[in-house]
Amino acid sequence: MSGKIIKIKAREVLDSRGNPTVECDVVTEKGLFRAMVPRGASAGQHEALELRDNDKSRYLGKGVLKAVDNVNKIISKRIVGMDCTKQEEIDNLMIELDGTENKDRLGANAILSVSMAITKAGAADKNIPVYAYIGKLFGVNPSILPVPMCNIINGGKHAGQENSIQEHMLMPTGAKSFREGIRMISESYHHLAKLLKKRFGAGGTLIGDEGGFALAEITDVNERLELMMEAVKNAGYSGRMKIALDPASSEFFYDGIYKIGNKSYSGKEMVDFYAGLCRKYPIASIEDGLAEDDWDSWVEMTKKLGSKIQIVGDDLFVTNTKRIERGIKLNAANSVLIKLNQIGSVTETLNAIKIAHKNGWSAVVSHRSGETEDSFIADLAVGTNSGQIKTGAPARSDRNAKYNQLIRIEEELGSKAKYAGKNFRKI
Ligand code: 2PG
Ligand code: MG
Repeated sequence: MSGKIIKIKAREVLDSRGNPTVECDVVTEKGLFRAMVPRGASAGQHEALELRDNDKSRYLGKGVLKAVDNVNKIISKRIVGMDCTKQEEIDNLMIELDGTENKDRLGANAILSVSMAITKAGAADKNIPVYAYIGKLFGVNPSILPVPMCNIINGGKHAGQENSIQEHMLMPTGAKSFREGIRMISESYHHLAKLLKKRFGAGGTLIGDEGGFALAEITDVNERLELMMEAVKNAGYSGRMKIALDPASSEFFYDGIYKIGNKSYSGKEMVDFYAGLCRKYPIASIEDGLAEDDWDSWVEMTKKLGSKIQIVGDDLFVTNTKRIERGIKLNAANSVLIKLNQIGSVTETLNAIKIAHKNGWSAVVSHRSGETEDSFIADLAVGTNSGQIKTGAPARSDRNAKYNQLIRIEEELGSKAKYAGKNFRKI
């Protein structure tokens, strides 16, 4: 058996914010396969547990030595010797070994590090690229290059701000290829830098966790979007670029009231606020416009805006099939954000995308604000023909690792590659 797992070894390394995270090596006859787990800042209440040491004497309590130990001492004992192409079997075994609903015992970070490394080992065993292997696991023929959602203005927790919209993104839906799309983004990003420098001087181009500009001076979302539209125009791409927002509104939801800057809104008023923005700007998608348990307002928003724009649940669904199924039943959204570490294994992540697609919903594969050089999600987006990926501004290598991998995949697919473009929501 060429796919036999010879060794599994995890260690504590650093993520893009300088916090510890879990990295795992899986060794087979084909070599060493490595995966790294990302980490959120505006994490949802219902996410699977990310195991931290809480030992204040190391990394301010954020160490992950317990999770590392769980891989090296518990998980590896059961998995070494197994066939790395048995992804589902291995994932299920780890879930069983954990035995809790939320991966409280071993930690989603421990389990996911192994799960992703196993996928890479499986692809190598079959002598195919990771996206092609994911395509086999998922049951599609991968050919669709995703439209990137690029967060060029960072707000909220990612920019040290309170009560502000978190992500202001550009989507190059009018490009003909992924490569062209990412060039449109990069050029618009640099035109935005010029505008900001002119207006605010050197400090105007400081950036946040996801590589977008962190505009402390401008709190009004209208003003932020005006600047983005001007940058797009200066780059020569008016009419070919859409806007996506992720307010991450659970972060500014207090006892039933949403607060942006010094204004307060009810759930219904938030929906009206978004409807107003949609009338003014070419908005194609709004994620987490409402808080993670404010289901009624989600239903209201889908009723009002669902036929016009994509309504994406992130903290609402946490890549969890049970919550997604509830959302589908209630008609609470029409799209799911997909984050591997919200649920903690590759198999469960693929199942979440499957449920979305089966019900005519789109799935947006996403990074976390704390990222690593691992570009796994680029392969995941293509391998599932999801048509959309959200992975930050075209700045900082933790973000560009994903965009660069997509450029390579597009090249490799050659004439088979299809850029999702305007059809980004059609599966
Ligand atoms: C989000 C993410 C990624 P975080 O809210 O969608 O952009 O942020 O990883 O901090 O949860
Ligand atoms: Mg989000």
